[in-house]
Amino acid sequence: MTQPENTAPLQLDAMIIGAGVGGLYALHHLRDKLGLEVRAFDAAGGVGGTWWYNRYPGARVDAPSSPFYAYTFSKELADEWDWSESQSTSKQVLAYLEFVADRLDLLRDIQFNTWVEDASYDDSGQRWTITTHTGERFTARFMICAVGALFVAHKPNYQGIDDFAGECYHTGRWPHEPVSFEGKRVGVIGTGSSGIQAIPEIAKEAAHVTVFQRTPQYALPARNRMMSPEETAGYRDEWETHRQSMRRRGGWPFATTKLRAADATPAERRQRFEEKWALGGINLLIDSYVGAVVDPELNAEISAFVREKIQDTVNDAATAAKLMPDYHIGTKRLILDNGYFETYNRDNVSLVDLRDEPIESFNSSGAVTASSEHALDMLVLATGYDAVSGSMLNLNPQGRNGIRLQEKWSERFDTNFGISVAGFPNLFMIHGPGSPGVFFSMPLGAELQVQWIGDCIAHLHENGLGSIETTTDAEAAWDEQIQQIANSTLYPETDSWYLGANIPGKPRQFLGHLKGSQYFDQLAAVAEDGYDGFVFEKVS
Ligand code: NA7
Repeated sequence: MTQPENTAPLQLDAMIIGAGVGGLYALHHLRDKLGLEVRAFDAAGGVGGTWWYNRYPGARVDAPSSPFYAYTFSKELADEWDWSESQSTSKQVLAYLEFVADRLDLLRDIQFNTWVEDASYDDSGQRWTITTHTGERFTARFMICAVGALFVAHKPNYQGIDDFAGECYHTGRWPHEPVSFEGKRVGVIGTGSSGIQAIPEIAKEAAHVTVFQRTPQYALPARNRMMSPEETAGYRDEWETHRQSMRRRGGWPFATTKLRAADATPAERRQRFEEKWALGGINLLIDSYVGAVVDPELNAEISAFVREKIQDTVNDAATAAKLMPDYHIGTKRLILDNGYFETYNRDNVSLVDLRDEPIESFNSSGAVTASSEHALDMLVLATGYDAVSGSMLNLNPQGRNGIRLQEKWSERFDTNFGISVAGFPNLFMIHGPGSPGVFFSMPLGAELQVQWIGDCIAHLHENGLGSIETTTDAEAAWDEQIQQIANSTLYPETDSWYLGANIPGKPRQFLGHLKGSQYFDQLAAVAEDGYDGFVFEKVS
């Protein structure tokens, strides 16, 4: 449907870009709690955001405790939904989000298959106007960008990669039709969460899998299992307690240890590591001893423990040697695996260490490395995302004085709270740079940000205000806080997407807030204290 240029854009109170976990809740909260006229837009054909796209084999939530990768704002929703496994599949998460959308009657206000091509702010009217790919225009005082922290797929630019004549899929853009690996020689580039989840599943079917690995990774056993009815009932009974606990702990529902490594003997520590390893999930890292990503000695000990486990699992010594990670465990996004290292004991799986044997080019029939040619029928790119900032830069809204976000963020991704950007009034981000969302504060982090945005909009209405935006001083202070927290840990010592290091040319800046509970407290306090660090204008 193309709207003629001279037709007035449809007027709304708020527009939401994205119908994933954050966008769906924003629609519900602003429409049903605040009574605003709201519409959400999404390029996908259905709800789910990243879960709509991530359908590759083996895709699962990369955190344990499925009951907590769920909204916490409604006891009814929690009571009506049963998670079947402890580590949910992407299919289950998608079904859950479809259930939520249906239950809250959200679909009637979501425009799917709609790419927002442009968004610009009109200073005099204090409104945002968006234009969709069909030329339709909408205008609203508020624009909520729930565009996803992991949306813009990163494709490596190897010479000739587009000449490859076989099938080629990015894990973050997996086809909705079934993909068959049967009888095929499959090359997988990338061994982050997506690659490590997909490789064992692909290997079960393919004739041969060649894994092209740039950085060997730690992965902890997910120990996925079916949830028993008693377990589910127990979580329901304790729902409010867990909910409060997540709020206090930055998203993580369980108390973690207060034990200090220095108070234990090496043998006691070893024993504890074994127990946490047997338990699976992220327990080894977060619940062995205090400070595993802060204390280099403790980190080195846990890293060595996991390397030993990899060594014990992989039969071929040369392959095991290539799989040995050499960075501080936990400083790249921690991965939970379901039989990843065991997969290298199969006859149909081989590993190419790109540090020793870099890919020189691709041709129509496969990859050419420094020492051999790898004939392939299919290429799977598990090469990650332009994370956190990429999807906002993709939208590239135009703020005050015609300044685009790409210009504003050309050197640093400045924000306040990961929610607001100076020069972009009435624009709010969910999980923008500087948020805790990607550090196990999801979906709770999105909920609290949405609630804050809702309160802020109510504040504007009650006080006859037409716009709010943060200041550059507040952005600088926020960035300082983020970097200070990160610099007190081992994270900055490792190249990762947390630092933008996975994207050639991307400014190096720590992109998330590592202390979720502190973040949630600050978020509440800034609203209570009259929005220090934000400026308002009267309705024009
Ligand atoms: P990640 O975690 O960014 O992993 C991408 C992988 O692809 C990683 O092993 C990269 O190696 C590798 N990579 C990236 N570019 C290249 C090139 N050019 N050549 C070879 N290898 C490359 O993305 P995922 O999709 O696995 O996971 C993203 C998040 O989704 C994850 O953290 C969870 O939160 C869920 P590198 O380590 O950079 O050397």
